[in-house]
Amino acid sequence: MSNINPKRLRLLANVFAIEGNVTAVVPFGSGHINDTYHVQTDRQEPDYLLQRINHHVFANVAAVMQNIKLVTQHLKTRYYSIGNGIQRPEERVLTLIPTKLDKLYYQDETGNFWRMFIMLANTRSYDIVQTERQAREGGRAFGQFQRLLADLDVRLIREVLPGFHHIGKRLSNLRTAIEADAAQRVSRVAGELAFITRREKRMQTLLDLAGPGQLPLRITHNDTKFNNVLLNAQDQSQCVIDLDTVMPGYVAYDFGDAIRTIINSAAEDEADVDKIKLNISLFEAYTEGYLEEAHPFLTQEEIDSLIEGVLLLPYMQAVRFLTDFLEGDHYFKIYHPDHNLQRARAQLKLVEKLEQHESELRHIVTRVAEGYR
Ligand code: GN1
Ligand code: MG
Repeated sequence: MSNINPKRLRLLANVFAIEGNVTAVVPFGSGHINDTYHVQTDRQEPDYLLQRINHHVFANVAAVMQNIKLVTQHLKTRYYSIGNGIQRPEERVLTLIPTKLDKLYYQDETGNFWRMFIMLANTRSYDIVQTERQAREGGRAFGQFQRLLADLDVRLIREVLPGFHHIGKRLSNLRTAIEADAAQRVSRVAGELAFITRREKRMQTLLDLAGPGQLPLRITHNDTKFNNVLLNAQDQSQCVIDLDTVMPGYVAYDFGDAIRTIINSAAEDEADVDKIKLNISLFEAYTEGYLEEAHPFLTQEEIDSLIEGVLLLPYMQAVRFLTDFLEGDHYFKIYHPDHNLQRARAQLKLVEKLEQHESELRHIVTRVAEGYR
């Protein structure tokens, strides 16, 4: 998190059309890309989230914000039409606060981009799932997210990070990083590179399955880490957050990225890889919650593809962490020198574990899906 002084943060908060007077602005959350601050005012509610958008990652901030506007508007309309939920649509969907000049975001004089959301009261997110109930609720949240967006025209949503989950592109970036060896670290990762190379072909399966039109392109979230779901005090899912990467994609990407964080009994960056174990009951609970919401619109091919996402996403994440390590840590925020290497190793260990249990996991998906037929 960069060091921006409190006075400046207050000035930035006041660019937006908030209610009340700002009393505090403090760093918030554990995202790897943007900087987030919690804004409090002299009003009881609401609090706000002020975010600096990382424009080195999101080069077209206007397109990102336009996607978010479309998606949040659509979701709210759909929640209105569903009605009688436990919460109002405003509590289930993020609300953007425009600037006082009625713009979706603000570019400051140093070239940084800022935006603001309402902070949802009495909610929290978890980096590691603790209970089956949480896992099931996470599945329901992302399944419902996809389902409610299924009738929004996918062509309206911009691909703000082209090829974000394209494994061929990610591997090609890794090769470029190896050749450049900018941080002179390639000699340290021979074992990891060999592991990755041995699986290159296998990890193409999802793209092969997608083939010409075999899997529909839908509006997907593309960053379905479990900590991107807000749960309420009763651990019911309330709101899906972190909408920057909402783009056209395959549902298997969202399923796989969620499972990557849910099935792992340890942290994404666990230093002691022996602690990385699979929690299969959490996998099953997430799958149940997800398919409960998603089965009405998924094709059989999509259901069959889910397990490919489960293997692919931790692999791709390892490739991305390792690429950043080799390039000298420009993309993901790091908290110590070898952090990206440690993250990559943890993800590769997860891949190994998932491979050992692949048929068991596949079986669970099939059984749960049959239950909804
Ligand atoms: C980033 O911003 P955050 O922490 O939710 C990244 C994801 C990775 C994730 C790994 C735009 O997400 O793709 O899966 O870190 N977001 C972007 O923890 O690259
Ligand atoms: Mg996030």
